[in-house]
Formats: sequence, C-alpha cells, structure tokens
Amino acid sequence: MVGAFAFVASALAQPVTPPTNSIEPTVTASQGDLGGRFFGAAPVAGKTRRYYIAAEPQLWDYAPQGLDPICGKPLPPPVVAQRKTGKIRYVQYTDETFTAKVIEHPGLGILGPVMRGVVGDFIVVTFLNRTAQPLSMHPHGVKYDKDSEGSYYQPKPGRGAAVGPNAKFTYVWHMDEASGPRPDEPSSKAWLYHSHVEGDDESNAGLIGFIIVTDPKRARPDGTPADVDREIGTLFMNFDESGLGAAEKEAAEYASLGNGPPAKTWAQVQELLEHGERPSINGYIFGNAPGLEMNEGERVRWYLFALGSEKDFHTAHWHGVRALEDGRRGTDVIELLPASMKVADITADNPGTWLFHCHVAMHMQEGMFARVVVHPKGGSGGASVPKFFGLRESRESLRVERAEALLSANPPTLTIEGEVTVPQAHSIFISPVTIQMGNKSFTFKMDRRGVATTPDGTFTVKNASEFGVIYGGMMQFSARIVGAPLPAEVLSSPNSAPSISSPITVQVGRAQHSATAHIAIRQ
Ligand SMILES: [Cu+2]
Repeated sequence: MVGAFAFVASALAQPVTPPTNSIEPTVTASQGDLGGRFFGAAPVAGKTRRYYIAAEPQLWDYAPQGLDPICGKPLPPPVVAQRKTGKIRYVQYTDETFTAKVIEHPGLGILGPVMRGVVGDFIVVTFLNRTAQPLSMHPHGVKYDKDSEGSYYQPKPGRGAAVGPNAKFTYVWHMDEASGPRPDEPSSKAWLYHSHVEGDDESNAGLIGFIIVTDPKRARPDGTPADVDREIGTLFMNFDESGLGAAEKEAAEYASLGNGPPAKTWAQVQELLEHGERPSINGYIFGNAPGLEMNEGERVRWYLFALGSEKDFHTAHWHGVRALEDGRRGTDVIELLPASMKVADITADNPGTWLFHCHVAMHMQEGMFARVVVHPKGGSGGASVPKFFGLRESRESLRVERAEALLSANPPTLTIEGEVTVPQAHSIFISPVTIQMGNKSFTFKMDRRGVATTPDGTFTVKNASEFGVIYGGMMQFSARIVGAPLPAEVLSSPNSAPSISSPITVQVGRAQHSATAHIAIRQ
C-alpha cells in the first residue's frame, strides 16, 4: 500500500496536461466572426438577449477553505496534494471588447454565466476562445441551425463546431415554444450548455453552464418566473483529476489484446482514477460550496444538473426542507444522471443551516456535500447572494460599495470604495487606474504595494499579494479624492440633499467599467 501511494503521489506531482485534440478548427482567428445568423436571417432585434463569453484557462480550487468545515476534518491527502488544478471556464464580459469581466454570481461556482429569456427570445452569444485548442458552445433544449449547434462530428460540421484558438463565433439560439415550459410544468426550466468538440474532456475541464427559459405568461418584465422569489443552481459532477487522457485509459483497458505493454497497468490507472475523483457540487467538495442561501418564507426555484460519466449517478438530498420535483412529486431527494436537468421548488420554511448532499454513499464519503442556509426572518442580515441569475442589471463589472463626500472638511474629500473585475493574475503596477466622474478624471499609477498618491488624492488596492499581483479576478480598492478637483456636482450639491447619484467610470488598463455611485453627502 505504501508503494502504491508513493506511485500515486509522484504521478500527482506531475503537471496536469490540459486536454488537447487534433481537430481542425471550423473557424480560425483570421477568418473573423462568421456567425450571428439564424437559418440565414438576422435574429429579431427587439427579442435579442446579447452575451459575450470567453473560454479562459483558470486555476480552480475545489476546497478554498482548506478543510472540511462540516465534519471539522482535514481534507484527504490526494485532495491536499492537488486542491487547485488547471481548468477552462466560460467567463462573461460586458461587451465585444472582451476587456471588462462581469462580476460572477458566487453561488454558481465552476458553472459558467447563466443566459436567460422568455419563450420567443433569441440568445445571441459571441464566443471567444482564449485557449490553445478548438472549443465550442453547444446548448441543450433551444432551437439552432447547423452553424449554431456548436458540436463537432461528421458529416459537415457547422461553422461554430470547433472555434479555433483566439477565434470568435456568434451563436444564435432561439427559445422557441418547445424550449419553454409546458402549461403543466413549472414556470421556468433550465438547459445545460457545454463545449462539444470532444465533449467529455471539455466538460471535465470546466466548460459547463446553463440557460433558463421562462413561460412569458408567468414571467415578470425582466424574464424571471413571477411565482418565485429566488433561484439556485447546482451541478453534481464527479470531476476527473487523474490527469489521464482517453488514450492512456484505453491503452490500459485493451492491454490484454496484445498491442504491446501499456505505459501504465490497469491497476495503476484505476488507482490514479480513484485518487483523482472529485465528486463536486458546483466544483466544490467537502462543504466548501458558497452561496447556497435562502431567506425564510421565500419560494425558491432550484435548478439541478448532473454531467460526467458512468460514476455520475447522483441523488441530491436536502436536510431541513422539502421539494416539489418538476411541479409534481413531493420529495427531499432528486435523482440525477449525466445531463439530467431538473427543477425543484422549495419553500424555505425551516430556518437553519442544513446539509445538502449526494446520497450515494461513496460520493458522500468523497466530499459531495455542502451547506444550505435558510436565514431566519427578522435575523441580522439575510442571504448575501443575488436572488436571480443572469439579469441585465446584474451584469456589472464595477461595484461601488461606499461613496461619501465630506464637504465641511478642509479641504473637502470624496471617498469611494468598491471592487472591479481584472484579468487573472493582474499586476497592479503595470496598469494605471483612471476614475472619471462628471467632467473630472483622476489617474493613479500604483506601486507594488498597491498605493498611488497624487495631488488629487490617493488610490489603494486592498487585496494584492506582496508581489503586487491580484489573483481571482476582483480588485478591491479605496479611492480618496481631495480638495478642488472634486466633481462640480458633488461640491455644489444642495445643502439639504443627503445623497446624490453620479455615474462613475473606472478604467483599468484597457478595460472600461461603469456604475452609478450613490454618494452620501456629509456637510
Ligand atoms: Cu453522487
């Protein structure tokens, strides 16, 4: 056993090679974007929902808390040896420049951005492939022509089947009648989307998300289901971190057929597979999934998915609350198989912190569990995550958390605190930050400690590493602007006004981020 474990540990220490394929791209970077049509016509303009999504390499952490907070135990050795791993994810941007990332919903974990609409709408998504291998976006459930199928196979794959490195393709998907809920189904339903050039490897790499289609007769003006107060989405999937490619698995499998000795024996391959198993909920294991939160009394629509292989038979089980499965059956367990897509309606009638887990014993042991919180009415603070996925107004890349003008101070000062999206592993001392408010703009160039001081004020980055690098894609900042350069609208705000709203733009490198700052005025 000691020998076997040493073998596994040394194999795990090798860098995991990203999946590769030898498929000829159907669209290359030099061809430009050849998509954007639906059966040869432009999608209906007034019914178009526009998205910009890139596939990007990312370091994924299965257990960011570093332990199992539910059982109060350390993580098992194979997980500790390889808690973080290289993934590819779908990342949403605000516009066609692909410079400002949209702030991610923390409850989605490894899942990509949610795209949504009502029956009759078109999803128009420009896909940019920022990896070295051809990738795609293949949707379930919605209507598409061959070019927007996003799936590579013979004969005649469509143009969007295998989008090459740095290439772009705009997919058009129609939420037709058949993609929406029937009258006897719940008011909204969800469909998976994933990359489908060589499907299994790419879902396992992290290229998965979902689409919500709502019945327009039962929808709010923003497209959310009218009979629901909150949405949650969970993917049950056994990610494979063995680092073994399909060829290696097959070589071991068919060794007895006389094709020469395999590089690894069948037993070695099984051992690697076993230690590489990550039975995850939204890409998190051992109680590390954040954002599964509800408030007491809310009607919560829970979208459940599974994906993966023959080990991905899951039974999602809630403690503390009951669910109505697809509007029909009362239960607290939902059965899931690879590519299952189910809807469970829950009334959050039982405040507390509850276990949510896969009831397959092996998966449970290997960490397929999470915490669900039902915040009590009248408690101090409710659910901290947005109530609905993928709304237009939540597509922000800049969030102003605090803005305050002290006008009686000498000189008067304006303080702005917030967060803004930045690229992966962003070096703060390379890209200056420019803040624009009204007719004034202030540029700050930080040092490695993340501080910039100019005659106009100070800008401080709060979450950079000691080398001046931000990991995780969010820059937390505090800006203080002093004296005469304050925007005129702030200085001249009427004495009686307790606050004013002002558009603010923050530019980081090439990326433009806009928001509205609600500035509290202190005289
Ligand atoms: Cu399971």
